[in-house]
Amino acid sequence: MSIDLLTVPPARRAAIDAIAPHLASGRRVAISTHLNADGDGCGSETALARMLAAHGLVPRIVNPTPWPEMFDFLLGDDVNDQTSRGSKALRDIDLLIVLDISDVKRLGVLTESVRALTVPKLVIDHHIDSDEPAGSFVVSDTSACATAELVYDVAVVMGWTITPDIARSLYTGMLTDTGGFRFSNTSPRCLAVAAQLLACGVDPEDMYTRIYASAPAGRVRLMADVLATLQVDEAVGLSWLSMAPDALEKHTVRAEDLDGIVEHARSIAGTRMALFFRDLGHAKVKVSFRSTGATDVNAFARQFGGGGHAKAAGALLAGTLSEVRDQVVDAARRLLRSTT
Ligand SMILES: [Mn+2]
Repeated sequence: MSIDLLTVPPARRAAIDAIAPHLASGRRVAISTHLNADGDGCGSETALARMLAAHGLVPRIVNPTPWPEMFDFLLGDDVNDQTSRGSKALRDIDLLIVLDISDVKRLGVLTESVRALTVPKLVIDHHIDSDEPAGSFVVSDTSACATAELVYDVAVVMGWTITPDIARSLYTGMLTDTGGFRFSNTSPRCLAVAAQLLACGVDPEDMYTRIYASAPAGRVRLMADVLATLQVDEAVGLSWLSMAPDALEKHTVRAEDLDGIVEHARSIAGTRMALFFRDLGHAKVKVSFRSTGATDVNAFARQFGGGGHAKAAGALLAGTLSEVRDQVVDAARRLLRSTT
């Protein structure tokens, strides 16, 4: 039996063929991803920026929030990050490419400017479709483990070379979106592409060290505070963590240092849903939803105006920490009881 895992699935290939004419030499391209860019957003952006530059396009990164320091190692003199210019950086472009976003509102402060843009807008993404995508030319496939897998496919279909730097960026996206190749989105193809990236020059131990073993001490101290708030309802399989609004300042860490904190709640035996409540301070609470097994947290998060994936989603709710927590925990208990 032989299965060629690296073959680009036909529907993806067709979608990439459809955007290919937009990737013509000379175009000035803004590349953007969601608020609080993660490893997949940053990895997909830097990979695509380098590939476009190698083929005569003039890319710049324009994000709604500053580049996360922990992914500085993906940048370099050859990557132009114009995020600090805000929506001004979207003025003189020929093309916009939005990565890892299915809903235009995930562009935060850039949302209105992007809606108003008249240049072609492409989307490359692996989230569940939303009512308002950020563009009209869409390469979207929820079976991709990460947007980075789709950016890899763009390279394959376009016949573009994957340099060691590009491979490192793509690997970052795939590694982080699969929780270190552990989540259910770790498909055979995901690992086959990851293997290909190792063959292109990625050093897996170096990537592990940079991404998972370069924490500031404050991050671990913050984690200790957050873990102390743990609550578990064993009867329904619900675990949740909370964070006070001043916790980032107290430990001099950034929002990106919270990445993965909710996994500690999900790691408890018997947990079917894990929640992380982050009090933003101004009567807004950010909620992260994670699930194990069949529980669909995308559908659950949507009832609070959020969304994401079936096993990982988020929402922003108005209210105090205790109000939001009571509301969401009650609803989660009802859902979990009804699906036992
Ligand atoms: Mn992603």
